[in-house]
Amino acid sequence: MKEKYVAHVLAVPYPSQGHICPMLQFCKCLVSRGVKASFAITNYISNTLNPKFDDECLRFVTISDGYDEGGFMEAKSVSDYLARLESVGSLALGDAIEQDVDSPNPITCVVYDAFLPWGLNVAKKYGLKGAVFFTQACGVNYVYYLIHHGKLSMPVNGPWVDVPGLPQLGVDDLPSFVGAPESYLAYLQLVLNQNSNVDAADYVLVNTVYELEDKVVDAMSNECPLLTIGPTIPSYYLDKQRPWDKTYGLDLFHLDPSPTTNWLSTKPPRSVIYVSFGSMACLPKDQMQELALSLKESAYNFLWVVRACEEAKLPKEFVYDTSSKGLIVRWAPQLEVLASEAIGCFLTHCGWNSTLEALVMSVPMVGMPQWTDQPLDAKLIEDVWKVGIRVKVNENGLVEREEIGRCIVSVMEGETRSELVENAKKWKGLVKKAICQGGSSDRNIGKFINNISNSLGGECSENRT
Ligand code: UDP
Ligand code: 7WV
Repeated sequence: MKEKYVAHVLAVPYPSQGHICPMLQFCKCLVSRGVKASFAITNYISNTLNPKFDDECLRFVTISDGYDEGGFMEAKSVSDYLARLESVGSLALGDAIEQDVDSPNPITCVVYDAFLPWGLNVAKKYGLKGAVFFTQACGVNYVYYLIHHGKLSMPVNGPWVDVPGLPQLGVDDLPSFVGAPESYLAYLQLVLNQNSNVDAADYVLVNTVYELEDKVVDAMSNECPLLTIGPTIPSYYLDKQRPWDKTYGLDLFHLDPSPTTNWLSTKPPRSVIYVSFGSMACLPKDQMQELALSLKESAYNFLWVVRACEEAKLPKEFVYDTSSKGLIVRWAPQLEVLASEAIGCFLTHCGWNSTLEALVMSVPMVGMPQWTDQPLDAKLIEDVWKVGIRVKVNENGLVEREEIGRCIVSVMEGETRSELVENAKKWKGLVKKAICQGGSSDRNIGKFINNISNSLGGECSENRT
């Protein structure tokens, strides 16, 4: 009897927004190419959001991270959360695999987030293939790889760091945990540990595009063969192979798109600054105030995502005072926003998903990185792709309102804008080409599917289209 699917992947994301989105999107892509996918979410996420899919080939399975009532917020510390996620999550994952063993299409491969290297141990315990999935830029992964293998020292000595395949990096361009190791020791350990067993994984998948990071992909590939499979952005915005696929489909924050889209539809083309710091970054109060005042003083409209937990840091009366040109929302339909004609620039924290999204929509950026991988993403934006400029921080670590204003003006008008937009269009073309049939990412996804299908026996691979 022929199998219905060429393979069955169990996808295990790190349970944060920026890690769920790319893995979910990768699963949709696998499903459209004949693979069945089970997507593991935590009991906490499942209970609070109850996400569902209509697609029989893509289903959610639930696992416990040890914090079923409150998720990460329930944990006493980052290291407590990560330890329980590993111990409880490993067992739960094993149960999910076992439950499926007698089904017509049992799980054949575990695709686990690089933040969860123990995913490979679970895969191997059940005799399955294991593919590690990196959600961050290849350059970022390579910096951590080199440090883990003792090839790059930390703390860095000297003002500049040379990483093969990357421009010369200042300490402020490095991932924040490297530049200031004492800041988040548990997260530093987490990102370095991604490499603890990467050499034992059957496949290394990276959510980037070869053409965006060719030199560093080549450099890292010499030491650690990898497949670039990105960008994991809904198909509607790229190859349109799945025209209905317009959103990621799993927002960890309450989303009401219509206030945003209605407001945007009243704004002239390229008149709006879109401001967002993603799902995690918290700005110091004085930084929020500087930003608020620069938006208030600017000549442009603005749409600012301020998550509920950040709201108290806004100046009093700010919403009222700026209501003629500004809209503040707690969470936005970001892809739709970036695709809107009304948007003129993206003031961003340079999270990797946001960065790729802005590239795909050719929206020029003002980079205001906060922590983790964001400084290095900002470096790529400013100095490698030249699709944005990064704000300068003063001696107290603050970005002053005049500086934000200066950056906004140069991204919104004049010669700088023309150059940034021209570059952005070029990169968008390359990115689209990479994911369309025959492109670098498309071929790598094909290779991956071919390999995991072969493990089921030759018969199934005939089913591939
Ligand atoms: N996002 C969104 N609405 C918002 C803000 C962010 O849908 O109001 C999405 C954004 O499109 C991206 C993800 O959340 O896909 C954030 O990921 P990123 O890597 O940019 O940053 P992180 O949240 O991990 O810091
Ligand atoms: C979630 C938790 C911790 C980190 C990240 C996400 C990230 O940078 O992707 Br360090």
